[in-house]
Amino acid sequence: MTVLERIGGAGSSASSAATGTATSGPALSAGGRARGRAGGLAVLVDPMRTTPTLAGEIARRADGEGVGVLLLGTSFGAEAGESAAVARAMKHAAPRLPLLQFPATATQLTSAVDAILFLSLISGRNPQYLIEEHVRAVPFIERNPRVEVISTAYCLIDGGAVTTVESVSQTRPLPADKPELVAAHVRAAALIGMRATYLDAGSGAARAIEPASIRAARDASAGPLFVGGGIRTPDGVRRARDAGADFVVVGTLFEERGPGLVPGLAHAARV
Ligand code: 1GP
Repeated sequence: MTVLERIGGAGSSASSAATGTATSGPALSAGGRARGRAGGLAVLVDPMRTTPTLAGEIARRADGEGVGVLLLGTSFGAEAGESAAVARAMKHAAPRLPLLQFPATATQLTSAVDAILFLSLISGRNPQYLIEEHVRAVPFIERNPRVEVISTAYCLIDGGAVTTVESVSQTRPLPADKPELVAAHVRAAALIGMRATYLDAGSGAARAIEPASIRAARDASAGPLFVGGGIRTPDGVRRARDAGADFVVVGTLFEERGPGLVPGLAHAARV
């Protein structure tokens, strides 16, 4: 079973992704969380801010608490070496849990993960993040056929603060109160053939993404939907899940407070 099949999300699984039904119409009726569909908490570890030892502890805790996936990523600084050391520690601690790299550049890619989110920054118009980094990633992908590649529409949404990814990518996020714009971007990406969607208010955002924008993205694409940025409480996790997120991504909170908060958030993401 591929990682994409494992993280399938609403209406995606292999079927819609492989047959192209994701490009022919919304797979879900308006909003809401379908019972029994894949998903849960996604624990994000930043290799620049987390030692391999702490990353291993977080991964072990996440595995024991039924977290959906582990993500490895940073928007600035890490190269393949740092990413690999942290990824190996996480994989060693939680071998069965899918570990996905959430890279900022091709130079960060490591073969110590199960899959990479092959991100296109669709909210922006900077060609570096729409095609250039993808071209640069090809030699790595050719050398490492075991690492699955999941094409992902990455959509930044204003979270009330200028985030590192906004500065580094030199792009503007979409407005927080324009779900119709989110829908058009996500739908266009699905029509192009992207398999997953990631809505991000950015690490440490002052405001998490509004449910209306999450619902808009949910209705516009059938594949797995990741939502993150500024989510710090079980209520925040539930809100995102209820609006249609498959995976609710939390990173900063665990960096600041350690893995002790994983169980409460993982539980909120399941119910
Ligand atoms: C950032 O969506 C992730 O890209 C997670 O955000 O660090 O604010 O939890 P936080």
